[in-house]
Amino acid sequence: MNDCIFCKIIKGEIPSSKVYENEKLIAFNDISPKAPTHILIVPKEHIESSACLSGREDISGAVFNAVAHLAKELNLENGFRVVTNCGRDGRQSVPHLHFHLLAGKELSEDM
Ligand code: DGP
Repeated sequence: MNDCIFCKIIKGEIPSSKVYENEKLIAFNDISPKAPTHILIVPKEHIESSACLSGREDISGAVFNAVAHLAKELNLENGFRVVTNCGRDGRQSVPHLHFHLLAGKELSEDM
């Protein structure tokens, strides 16, 4: 999508600090980190949110393969959290599906 900030990052029109990429997705550091490790895992296809993932096991599978890969590569043996916000009540601010990978400290009990 032309005016989508994550599509622009995927196309290289906006710089990002990329940590991983494959044919289906890209992962880069969040601009406003909420933990020492705060990576966004973003499918390259413009999908609005997790509400649109029905039947898209190719995407959900690729995302969680990337999570496992990054957890190993970044030595996240103490654990991590994966979050995807959806829609207004979920406080999704960028309407392009993405998963937050948070780690590097004991995270809040609050979701
Ligand atoms: P959410 O609120 O779940 O939609 O999360 C969107 C996240 O995207 C938020 O944590 C900040 C991050 N973000 C927004 N714009 C940019 C950007 O231009 N670059 C990077 N690296 N992150 C961004």
